[in-house]
Amino acid sequence: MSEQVLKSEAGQHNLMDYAKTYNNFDWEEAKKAFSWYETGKVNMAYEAIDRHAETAEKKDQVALYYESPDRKESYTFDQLKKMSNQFANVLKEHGVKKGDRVFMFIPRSPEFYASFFGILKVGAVAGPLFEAFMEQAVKDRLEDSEASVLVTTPELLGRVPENELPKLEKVVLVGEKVEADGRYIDYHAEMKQASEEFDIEWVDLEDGLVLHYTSGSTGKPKGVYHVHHAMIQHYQTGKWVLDLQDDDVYWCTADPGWVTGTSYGIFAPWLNGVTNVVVGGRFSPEAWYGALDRYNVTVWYSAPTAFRKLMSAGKEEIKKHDLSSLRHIMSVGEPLNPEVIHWGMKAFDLRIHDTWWMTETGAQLICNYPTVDIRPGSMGKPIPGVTASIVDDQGNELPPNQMGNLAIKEGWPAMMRKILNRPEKYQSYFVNGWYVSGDSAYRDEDGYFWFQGRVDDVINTSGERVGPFEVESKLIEHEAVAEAGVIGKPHPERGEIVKAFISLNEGYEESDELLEDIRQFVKTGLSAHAAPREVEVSNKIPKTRSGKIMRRLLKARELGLPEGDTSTLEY
Ligand code: 6R9
Repeated sequence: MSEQVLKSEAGQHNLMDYAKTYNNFDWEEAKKAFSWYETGKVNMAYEAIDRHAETAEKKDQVALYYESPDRKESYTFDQLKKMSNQFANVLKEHGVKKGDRVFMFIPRSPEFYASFFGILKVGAVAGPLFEAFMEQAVKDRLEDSEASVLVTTPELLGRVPENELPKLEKVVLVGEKVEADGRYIDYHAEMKQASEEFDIEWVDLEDGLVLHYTSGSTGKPKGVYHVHHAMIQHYQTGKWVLDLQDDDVYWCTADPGWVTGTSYGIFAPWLNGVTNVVVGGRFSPEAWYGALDRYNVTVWYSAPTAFRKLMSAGKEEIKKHDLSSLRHIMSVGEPLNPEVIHWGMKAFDLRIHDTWWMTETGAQLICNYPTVDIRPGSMGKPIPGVTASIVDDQGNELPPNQMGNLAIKEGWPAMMRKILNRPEKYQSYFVNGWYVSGDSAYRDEDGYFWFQGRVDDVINTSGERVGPFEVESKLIEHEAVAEAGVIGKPHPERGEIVKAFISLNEGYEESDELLEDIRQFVKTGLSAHAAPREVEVSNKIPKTRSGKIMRRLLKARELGLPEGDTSTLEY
């Protein structure tokens, strides 16, 4: 791995000195930023929206810039407060109460955000779904959560198997032509009638906030349940890691169907009162650079898959835009290849900061945050208030540089509180006081963590353990390779061999010479045992909707095994 250290340029203020903070930071201190510290009454919607709408400075500040191919709108904190009050009134009118699950199967839109906060204001738990879900995926989630209300569009309603969902009482339809009757609620018509005043349902810190379903390798997706308490960490990492400052314009590219789209697309920015950009529609380099340019985005949070796409789109597109407002970039969801960081430095003159966390952890835990120098290829260090380590299967800590299970000491605010309906599954994450992530990593002598792969993806070839990420990162350094997914393929003598699936950059043709050249490139650049013995060109490397390469699926397909849960597969 790279020995290089990059100084970070963000984090001019807001950040307590890392060395001072790390050992004595207490989450109790962070609570004092909120008025509920004294009253005990809490609601995320109040802290994220209404609180700002009630101040002279923030009331008329743009909270949301929304752009999709056919709409361009902006909303102030005051407007979002009123719209979400209206939606809360609509829900209340239809009998929704504290603790009910209200799901959202609707594209990113202003209506989405008004509904989302309306749901929280009545004290219900919000369940955002990816709009691309097909019928089975929708059914599994609504069934498991026993959702009583669904917010969707007339177009998407066709993928909701209503007759198989006896608990689903009401469906709010957001659309132009809506046939409303007792069961179907016309969003626009009822919003028009609803009062802009609402008495927020104050809840307990430990009351439900949001439910995210996350796929395991087998079986049904798990309902990961988060509570209002998480806001402390969303707020605090918004300062430490996102480096948010009052006048920032922030853009998180993640869909709210993914935890990144709620924790860091909704909660962290708005708890910190910054202007938030939401871009709907499909990805294209032109649309994305255009959005950075048009809104003068200062802080940008995205994912390696998007950066890799921008990287292979080349320099021409980027030159057409003025990206000079940008001052801080972060990445999440997949390991951030050093090659991508180096591209970022050329393209934006900025370091891309990796951040590691999971749906289950609710918020960032291990990060390259601005006060920490970056070692490209490492995901950084634990944030203050978080203790991370590498443990063996019994939960014993391992020495530096040894690969093992990445684990976190229990007790950070944003931690999930349960897996819905599956207490034994929840318990299975904990070993000897550690939350065990299922990721494989090692820690170096200086406390930097280096991701290797999911534990199940680590390859054992001729007795050597190879992390797929290292091999993938080396592969994409080759000029012909755009993306790579690496798996272990069973082999009679070697246990497993390294097999790589790659997609090629434009202008390259598959040939035996090219593949051999790529193999040699990894062999000389990394090691002989890590060099893929088989390289297959595949222009569709399967990914989840959050941009993760599905190595498990590559492997199942390679070996002709059942594909397991593929509800989040993008292609
Ligand atoms: C937020 C999110 C969690 C899994 C996680 C790991 C992978 C996330 C990463 C990363 C390497 C990073 N992952 N961030 N791997 N470096 N910076 O992604 O949640 O969708 O639940 O996925 O994603 O394998 O365990 P989720």
